[in-house]
Amino acid sequence: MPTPSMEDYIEQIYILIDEKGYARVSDIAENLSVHPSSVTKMVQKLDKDEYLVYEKYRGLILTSKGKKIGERLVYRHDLLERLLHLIGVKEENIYVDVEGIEHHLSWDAIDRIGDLVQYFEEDEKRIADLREIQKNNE
Ligand SMILES: [Mn+2]
Repeated sequence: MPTPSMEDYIEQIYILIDEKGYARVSDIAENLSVHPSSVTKMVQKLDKDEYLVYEKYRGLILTSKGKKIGERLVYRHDLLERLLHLIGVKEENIYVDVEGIEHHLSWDAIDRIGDLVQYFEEDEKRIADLREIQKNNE
């Protein structure tokens, strides 16, 4: 299993490759607010653990294992953003809150949150009921 820090890197690399077709060390460093030398170090570790293949002049490619995990990490992040959004968390807090909790939930909890998000997204009345409770709790 990847550590929380490895998960952040795999997630960012997956997003960069998805959006731009490639992931450069400088872009990863910028997106994660870390020094490029930290990225190089982590990329070497991820290569050793077979999440990606790193070639100094050709850049990096996710292996099928890396892609599979990257996809799940991005899904998890998006799902948690949807959850916080629908329970009414202020937009300005959502990204940082998700970054803070995403590594600390089991996949069981993620799947159950998936059910909950589906429950609300399937019927606007349910969201309206929740808003009503929130109004009364203000
Ligand atoms: Mn994230």
